[in-house]
Amino acid sequence: MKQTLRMFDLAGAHEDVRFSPNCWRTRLALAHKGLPVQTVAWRFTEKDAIARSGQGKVPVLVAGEQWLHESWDIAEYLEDHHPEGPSLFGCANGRATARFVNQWASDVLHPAIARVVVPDIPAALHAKDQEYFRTTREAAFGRSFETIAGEREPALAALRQTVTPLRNLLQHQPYVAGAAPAYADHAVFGAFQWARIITPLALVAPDDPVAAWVDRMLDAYGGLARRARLAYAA
Ligand SMILES: N[C@@H](CCC(=O)N[C@@H](CS)C(=O)NCC(=O)O)C(=O)O
Repeated sequence: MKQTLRMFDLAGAHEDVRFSPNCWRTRLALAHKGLPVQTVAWRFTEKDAIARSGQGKVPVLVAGEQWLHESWDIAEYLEDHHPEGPSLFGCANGRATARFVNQWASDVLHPAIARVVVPDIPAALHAKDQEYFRTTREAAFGRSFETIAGEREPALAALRQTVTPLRNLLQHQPYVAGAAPAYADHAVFGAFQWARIITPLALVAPDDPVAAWVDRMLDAYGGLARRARLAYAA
């Protein structure tokens, strides 16, 4: 019998507001593979619910007896255990290159976007997560949310500079992975979806090739990402 996959997915005050960039990577990878998943709304402070994964962050994917975490490791698991679905990486070289793209998104893009969107996150959060989120993030940034909010304009300009390689790439091809979306796109797009769900602020100009690619990704997989509930509309 085919096992039902379950995924713990970060949620806001409204349980349909799913705003984690790392969880979006996994949601899109599952859709790419054609694998149905039952998502479980999870809040930052519900560490007990995912304790069996041995750590405290999402995405966590439950496949039978296995509790998997780390979005990259989950992608590799899906690729290796579900070869019947379309490939996430294309080939061994593609897997290695997608890993670099994934790392760039995590190490460079996420912090750049965080400086723009973090001040809007508390408005989306469940009451029980408010204090935890502020304490942990202000400690990580070394600055108050109020200070970060005051630096938003230069942060936006810096972000637009940071996405230069993405912008230039998308002038030559419709997707990061080439002619069709694959995991390299999921890894990067998750961050744009995070921002889109949290804030109405445009991360890039409307005529930026990155904006056109975001639009294509919103339509991919039957419009899965476009259907997502926006925090500020909830
Ligand atoms: N490297 C991990 C990062 C996971 C991660 O940071 N998840 C965030 C949500 S986007 C989280 O669960 N944070 C919980 C916390 O900060 O307590 C991955 O790619 O899965």
